[in-house]
Amino acid sequence: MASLSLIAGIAAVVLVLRYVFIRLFRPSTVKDLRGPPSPSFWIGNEQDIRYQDQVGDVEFKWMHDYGNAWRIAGNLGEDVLMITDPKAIQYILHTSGYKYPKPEENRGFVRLIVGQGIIWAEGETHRRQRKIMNPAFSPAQLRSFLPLFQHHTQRLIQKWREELVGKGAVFSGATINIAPWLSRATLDIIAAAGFNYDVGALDNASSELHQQYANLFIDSTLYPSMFDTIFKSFWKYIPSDILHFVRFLPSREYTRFRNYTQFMRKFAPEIIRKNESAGSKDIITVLQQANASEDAKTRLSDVEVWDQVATLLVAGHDTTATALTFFLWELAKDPAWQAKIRDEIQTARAHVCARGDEDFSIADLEGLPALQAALKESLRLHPIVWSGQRTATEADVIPLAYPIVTKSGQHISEIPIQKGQKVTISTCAYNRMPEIWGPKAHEWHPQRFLDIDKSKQTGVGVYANLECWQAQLLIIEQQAIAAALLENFDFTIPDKPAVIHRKPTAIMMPLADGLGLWMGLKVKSVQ
Ligand code: HEM
Ligand SMILES: *[C@@H]1O[C@H](CO)[C@@H](O)[C@H](O)[C@H]1NC(C)=O
Ligand SMILES: *[C@@H]1O[C@H](CO)[C@@H](O)[C@H](O)[C@H]1NC(C)=O
Ligand SMILES: *[C@@H]1O[C@H](CO)[C@@H](O)[C@H](O)[C@H]1NC(C)=O
Ligand SMILES: CC(=O)N[C@H]1CO[C@H](CO)[C@@H](O)[C@@H]1O
Repeated sequence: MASLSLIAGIAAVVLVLRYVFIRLFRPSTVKDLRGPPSPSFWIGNEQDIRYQDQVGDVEFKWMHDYGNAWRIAGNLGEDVLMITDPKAIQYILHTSGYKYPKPEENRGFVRLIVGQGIIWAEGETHRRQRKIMNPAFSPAQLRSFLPLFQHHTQRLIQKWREELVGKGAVFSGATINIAPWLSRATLDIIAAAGFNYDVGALDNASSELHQQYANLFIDSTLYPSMFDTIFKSFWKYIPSDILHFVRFLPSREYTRFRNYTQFMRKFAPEIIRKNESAGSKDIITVLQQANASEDAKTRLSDVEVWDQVATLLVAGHDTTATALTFFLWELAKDPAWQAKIRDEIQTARAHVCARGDEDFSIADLEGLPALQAALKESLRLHPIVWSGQRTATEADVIPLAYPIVTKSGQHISEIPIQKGQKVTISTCAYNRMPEIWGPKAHEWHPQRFLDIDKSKQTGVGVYANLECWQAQLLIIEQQAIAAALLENFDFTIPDKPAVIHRKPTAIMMPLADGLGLWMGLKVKSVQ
């Protein structure tokens, strides 16, 4: 408890100093940008964002009202720059190197969940971690993952068949909540592909590892208490190792995270020990070699090794599952596209059989344009990672592709900012920009990705603004899973569907009132 009073003490002093400092010496340059009024001094428009019913409710409106860059109020009267402008996003994420790290409070939060792995790392540490792990995700490695994706999808198909047989509804169809099933499948997949480890989540919903993840984000990040939100605004002033004591706080959020990290600190060494002898370039081998390295540039500490396991399992699991969940939802609402994709898959299957191969190769999957267009369109409409925060480490000028009008009526095409300026990238709103996606930006229209003129596309948006380090892996994984599921099952909206909400958890998740994580679709076997 001593640490708590210390935190509270530091926080109080810092609040006063900061307030005085900012008001007197450092008026914000983004002050002149237009933006929504602030409903609260304490948490500003964070309140609108965190407590919105569905992802995008407020962002879409702000983008409509103010253009592609605007000002919102952060905590304690701080001005935050919010952007959807592609040139600005490109600049911040790519051109500027490590000039825009994640804010300290976000990193403190990431550390609570997955420790000091690659999502948490910045600067040199990040560069080193990436360089060490890249060989484990080479094109050859990715090719070797494909049979695993396919094997586990076949197990999922088997499970759904059993459900339908049990209900006597193989060809008439029955409602299945596909979201948790996909989560179990992708957990088995990432653990098998990454760590040669058999979680057995598909076979056993109570498997220990799966239970650790079930509702992890919903329990911990959906609609945090007001206290917690305000509390977080002090995090950036607290040295990270002291801050890390917050994990001992008794609230819902911290208890859940502590449980998970405690579990992972036991589980990760076990996963690694089990496979000490594996010889190739798989992740375990790469991590172990780095742990043994004498050279600081290529070395990973024990903690870094364990935390990569926690990081990869979290980053590579519910993201893919949720993306596929929304994808199948859109296809259930669009039987024509679903049929078009199924035709394409069946034609490709005929070629595979004629060749005498057992299953699709990566080239086969890449030759399915309707499937790819629909996967892209679904991620555009439903970006699982829907927003991202960065902080400027120095004064800078952020360029804009689309000029905006300021409060004082100026048209500007770049925004000067000061050191410490916080920037929120609204991925969900970027994905709905009429300037990029046209007048039907809010509608499901997969054809757009077949018609798109690639030469006119800006740097971001190549794959619906997918900034994932493992974009190649997730694309192949999604294609493999989606192709097998659509080849075997037909998906429709049930007669009395529950209303699905795209909830603003850490990653966007589908929930229905009273049902929790929910995507009930009517599933039937393809005849
Ligand atoms: C549809 C599924 C996925 C989506 C939408 C997605 C999205 C993203 C995004 C937007 C980021 C950047 C976050 C940021 O820097 O603020 C990211 C990073 C990352 N992704 Fe994914 N991802 C998906 C699947 C995967 C999979 C299957 C893996 C497999 C291991 C993975 C591993 C990672 C890792 C480790 C990072 C952190 C990289 C770094 O900070 O250097 N993701 N992802
Ligand atoms: C499922 O996993 C739980 C937790 O590990 C275990 O207690 C149970 O026996 C398992 N059930 C089966 C059928 O293997
Ligand atoms: C934490 O984990 C233990 C066992 O591992 C479990 O009994 C308990 O319910 C968990 N608590 C929370 C809040 O998840
Ligand atoms: C890293 O190396 C040290 C010393 O060689 C060893 O004791 C430790 O178990 C290794 N850690 C991991 C996670 O492999
Ligand atoms: C316990 C375990 O998962 N062991 C695996 C380690 O890696 C080798 C080769 O990659 C597998 O054959 C083992 O099953």
